[in-house]
Amino acid sequence: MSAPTDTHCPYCSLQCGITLTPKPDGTLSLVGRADFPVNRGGLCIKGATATELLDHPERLTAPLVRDSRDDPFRQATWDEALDRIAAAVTATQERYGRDAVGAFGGGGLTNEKAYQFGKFVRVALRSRNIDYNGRFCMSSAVAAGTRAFGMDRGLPFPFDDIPKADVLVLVGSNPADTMPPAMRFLEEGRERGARHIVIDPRRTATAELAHTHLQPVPNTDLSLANGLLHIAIRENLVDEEYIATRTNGFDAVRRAVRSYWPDRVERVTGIAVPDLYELVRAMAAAPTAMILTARGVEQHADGTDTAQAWINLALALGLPGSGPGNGWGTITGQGNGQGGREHGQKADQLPGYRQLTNPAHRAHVAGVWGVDPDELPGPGVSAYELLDRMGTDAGVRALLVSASNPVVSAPNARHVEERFAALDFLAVTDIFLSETARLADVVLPTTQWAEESGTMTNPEGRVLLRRKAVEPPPGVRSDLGIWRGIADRLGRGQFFPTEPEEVFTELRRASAGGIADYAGITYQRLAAGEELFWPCPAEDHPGTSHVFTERFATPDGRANFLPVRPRLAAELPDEAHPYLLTTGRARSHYQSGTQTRRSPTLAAAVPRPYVELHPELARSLGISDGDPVRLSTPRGSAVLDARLDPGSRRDTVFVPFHWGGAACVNALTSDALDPTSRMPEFKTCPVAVEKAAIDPEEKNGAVVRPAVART
Ligand SMILES: Nc1nc2c(c(=O)[nH]1)N[C@H]1C(S)=C(S)[C@@H](COP(=O)(O)OP(=O)(O)OC[C@H]3O[C@@H](n4cnc5c(=O)[nH]c(N)nc54)[C@H](O)[C@@H]3O)O[C@H]1N2
Ligand SMILES: Nc1nc2c(c(=O)[nH]1)N[C@H]1C(S)=C(S)[C@@H](COP(=O)(O)OP(=O)(O)OC[C@H]3O[C@@H](n4cnc5c(=O)[nH]c(N)nc54)[C@H](O)[C@@H]3O)O[C@H]1N2
Ligand code: SF4
Ligand SMILES: [Mo]
Repeated sequence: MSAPTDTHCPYCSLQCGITLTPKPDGTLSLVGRADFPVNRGGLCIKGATATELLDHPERLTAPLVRDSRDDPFRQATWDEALDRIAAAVTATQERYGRDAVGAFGGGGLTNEKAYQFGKFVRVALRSRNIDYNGRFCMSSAVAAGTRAFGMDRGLPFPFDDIPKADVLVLVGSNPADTMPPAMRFLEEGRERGARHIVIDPRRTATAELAHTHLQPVPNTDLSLANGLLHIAIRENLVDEEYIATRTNGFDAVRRAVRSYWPDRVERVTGIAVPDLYELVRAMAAAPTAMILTARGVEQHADGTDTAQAWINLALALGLPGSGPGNGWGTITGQGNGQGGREHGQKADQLPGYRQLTNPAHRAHVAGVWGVDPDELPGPGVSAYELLDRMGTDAGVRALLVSASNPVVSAPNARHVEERFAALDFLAVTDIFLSETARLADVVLPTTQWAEESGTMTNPEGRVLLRRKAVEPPPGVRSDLGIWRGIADRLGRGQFFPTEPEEVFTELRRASAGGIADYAGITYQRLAAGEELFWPCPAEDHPGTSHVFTERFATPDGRANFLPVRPRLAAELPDEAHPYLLTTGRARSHYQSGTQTRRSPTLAAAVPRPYVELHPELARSLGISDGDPVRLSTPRGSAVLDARLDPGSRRDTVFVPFHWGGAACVNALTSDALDPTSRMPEFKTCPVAVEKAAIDPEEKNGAVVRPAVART
């Protein structure tokens, strides 16, 4: 391949368009694509350095196996590695039943892989146990959006609508660091005179650029939204006509927020009463207004109700489905965060957002798959529950992981690591030896973004063709080929094509008539440059950039209000744990860090794990900038460098979750789960903060030590 290839970034949901061109010296040039409507040529530092992943010296290029977890890995042939997996699946299922083998997937997988992985577990393993890391991502917003609107499409409108909002409220979202090229939509709005309000306990780069920054106590967003709605009702700012014609259930919500007096809300959230009034009045007076939420509000044990509280406010002000520049949306995060949740990787779900518990849905999908509907298992358990039960009578004994690194990214990570150790068998497919792969019995090397074709769906519901641009290293196989290899050995290979386009054609049929209907989307249409948003039910259908304009996707076409109240937090600060910990992201690292910690440019940009804390808090604890700091909760502790930041709250410290080992912040986080979405409480828990004795061993926690025997 020597011609330039248009493709997309390996990392976040923005899926910025890039062009890769081979250079005479054998390296690749990477530039942002000006013709791609989302990034228009813009890239962040992660995307700009993405080629550093392709020929990385630590890239896995051969299967690794070992006979016991105490042994180092040794290289094996594909036949040996796949035979071992098939033998472990068979032995485990014979001994403990089909559901004792499970799978854990990722929102970075292409639509084709997400679809095939779900099918693989139901048809080849015939197990109910599959879930994926999207459960840790936007599942609370998904649950709330589905409840309120009958459909989950992260943004029911395109990014292009964002500049059209005269008032934009960003709650728990920091796109200046997490999706930098998307800031152009915000800049465009501000240039037109739009007013931007950021609600975040930290003064983030996004907050710096906004007109107003409200800095609440973490995990008080539900009370805040209820309080704003209380004011809107009291001041007669709600849209009565919209409520009457387009919604159900407002009276119960009106009653529920009656007791959210502004002074009470100020006490809970720390946001002053005049600021509360000002925000509601600005939203109600503006010709167009938009509320966007992200992980800061959603990754809580009451994340679904919190997202619902903001939807209630948006509905009361008549925003969703009321034309460009109005509405509520959630900003999905992973490369295929949207598509990865539509095609059957979730425990309860079949492709096209169909349900495993619905007989008609089962019959449709079983028909496309060519199996008997009765063969399909029922729903399994959610991601954290799957991990928590590993190696027990109630859980899986053998697990296949693809495209996730839960030892770093799951809550209560030390416990999760222990559960991994209790498995009889673990196989991991990855491009690098991640912290989770290091615990495995078999590790399989896979192709990555530019080495294979596939489709991705971005937060707008826009389906993209991510084209193959380079050949993979010899010896590496695609996830599709790996699942086929295992299925072959289980006598089910005939169900699993390995060509992405063939898988997509099947996915289109499986999704036809479902909520996320891809029936009319083809590789040809995408390659021709058509901009296609689902639902797109036929090849002559233009796709749907705006959903909800005429009606919502509920049976009666109306959106649902739902009264919500905060639950008592699972843990409250006490004398031993007097501060609050919150977690999130740094601009130059991605997720569990498997990829970005290995990029020389990105590792140099942020070489060491750190905790942000307010200078006054630091001073009171005798901590100076750069000192090692130990954070502790009842679950574990982590040691990080102090980074003093006057934009922090004095009672709250912030840690990015991109490191494992002794710097793994998820050793501290709580595994309390949201009752509806099963989202863990990633964003808030009480924490102890102290200056740490310098322990070089612990401070090296972020360094990956070699675990592979050099053969
Ligand atoms: N650089 C980089 N970019 C990424 C990623 C990455 O790992 N690195 N990951 C991608 C993925 S998968 C995702 S999901 C997105 C996430 O994108 P974001 O949601 O923008 O990222 P976070 O940093 O997790 O959280 C956003 C903000 O929530 C704030 N916050 C914490 N607790 C609370 C709270 O209780 N209330 C409120 N209102 N705010 C709170 C944090 O201070 C933080 O600034 O980013 C995507 N983009
Ligand atoms: N404390 C705290 N914890 C969090 C969060 C937080 O805000 N705070 N955020 C949560 C969120 S939003 C998310 S999305 C999760 C993400 O957490 P993880 O699921 O751990 O995410 P990644 O690090 O992206 O893991 C993806 C892995 O797949 C590999 N990979 C990449 N492409 C492919 C492929 O095509 N095939 C295969 N087989 N492997 C591939 C990568 O090398 C990497 O090891 O973390 C969650 N954990
Ligand atoms: S914003 Fe996201 S998609 Fe765009 S270049 Fe950065 S990581 Fe890649
Ligand atoms: Mo995410």
